[in-house]
Amino acid sequence: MDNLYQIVASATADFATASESAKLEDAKARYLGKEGSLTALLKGLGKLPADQRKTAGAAINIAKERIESALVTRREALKSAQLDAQLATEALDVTLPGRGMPRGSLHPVTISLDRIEALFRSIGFEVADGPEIETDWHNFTALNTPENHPARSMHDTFYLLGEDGQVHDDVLLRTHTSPVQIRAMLAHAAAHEDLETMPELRVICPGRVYRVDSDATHSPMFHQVEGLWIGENVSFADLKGVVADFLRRFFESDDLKVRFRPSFFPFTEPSAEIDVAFMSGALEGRWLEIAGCGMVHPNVLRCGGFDPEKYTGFAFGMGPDRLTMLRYGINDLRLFFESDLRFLSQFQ
Ligand code: 2U9
Repeated sequence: MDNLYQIVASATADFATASESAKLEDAKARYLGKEGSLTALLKGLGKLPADQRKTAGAAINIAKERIESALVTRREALKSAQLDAQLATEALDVTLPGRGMPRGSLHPVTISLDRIEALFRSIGFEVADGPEIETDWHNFTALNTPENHPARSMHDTFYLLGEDGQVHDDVLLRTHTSPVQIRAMLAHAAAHEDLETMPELRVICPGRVYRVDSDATHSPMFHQVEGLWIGENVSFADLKGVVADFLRRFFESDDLKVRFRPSFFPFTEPSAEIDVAFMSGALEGRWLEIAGCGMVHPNVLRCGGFDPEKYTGFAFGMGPDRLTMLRYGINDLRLFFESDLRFLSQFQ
């Protein structure tokens, strides 16, 4: 039995000097493994005379329990030492400031579009939208644009390719939001079959439009807001009042000068360009072209389902990108579409 004490003492000492878990498991194998010294004693029990077997077996089991308990203690000590070492090398500095979640902001053009919509809603306009992929009829024909008009050429308009890879000259990216107004007119006329009692139509159409054009002041995709007011006695005087009042409210400037210059658009007759002049600031006193407008052409009224003998209307179109540039003093249109947060986060 002396041998047992030696085995326990030697195992405990080996475990204590094992500096890592692989060495500890090697040491365990030397005592408790298949070929281990304690295992050998257990195997030898059968050869002992029956009267000694019981006491010897009990003593070996006690020795085995001691070795196992020393093993478990050492395993835990190594595990905790390893954790301490890991904590020391991978230390977290809990006093560092957090990364935070910076507050987002609306795109400056979105801010303008929201303001434009709110101002027109306040005088009874509805806001409509429609498809960006349009038919040639809604985008050009219904707007009194002749077959040979340069706007209809491949140089100016993005046409879509069919599945055969050929250009579809009937389907295009809308070049203005006017087709939305055509759709609004047709829907309004269809909803009020009795033309005698049809209410006025007042609608603005904000949205993305596309043209083959790209430089510091032109982007292939830009925004437009067009407006339309059709009724029984709508006049050019109404047009001037609505547009001038809108511009003064948009730029928050009561002394903003507004002038109408004769012009030409296929869809309006007569037509005018609208210029503004600020009475203060960097652009003080300079006339700036800001929008176009006119009385809706009788052919366009007819295409939208309205009788030009009974109804008149005015329309206008403006570029919210340009309005935003003027309001904030931005000189390059491309800044709006580059997604640079240093620029965008300035508009809170
Ligand atoms: C219908 C009838 C008439 C919309 C109009 C303009 C004049 C115009 C430009 C201003 C700057 C486009 O954004 S811009 O590049 N627009 O000059 N737009 S009248 O006339 C319509 C529209 C729809 C049914």
